[in-house]
Amino acid sequence: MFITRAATVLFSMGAAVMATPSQAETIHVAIDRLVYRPAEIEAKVGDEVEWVNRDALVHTATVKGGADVILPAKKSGRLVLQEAGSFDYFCRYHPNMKGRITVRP
Ligand SMILES: [Cu+2]
Repeated sequence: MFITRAATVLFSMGAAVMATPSQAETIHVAIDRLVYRPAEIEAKVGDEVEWVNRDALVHTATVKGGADVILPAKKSGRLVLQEAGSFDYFCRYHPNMKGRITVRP
């Protein structure tokens, strides 16, 4: 009986460790001529967003009161999504640039 319980505990721990990293994804958003493409994305907590800036201008992906990712010209930047919710973001230098990330729990 003791052996059975120990085996069950070990099995559960293994499953918990394996579940999270294998499911996380990277979602790519391109910035092309002052537009986030696609402008709206869906993700889940633990996923990562990578913005690839194809413009020769500096941009940002900025959530009001939250994350601020600097995206230098012709470079990329990343953000791991740690919170569920719907987040509007914009570029600090070009406020007409707008995007939205919907993060599922
Ligand atoms: Cu910009």
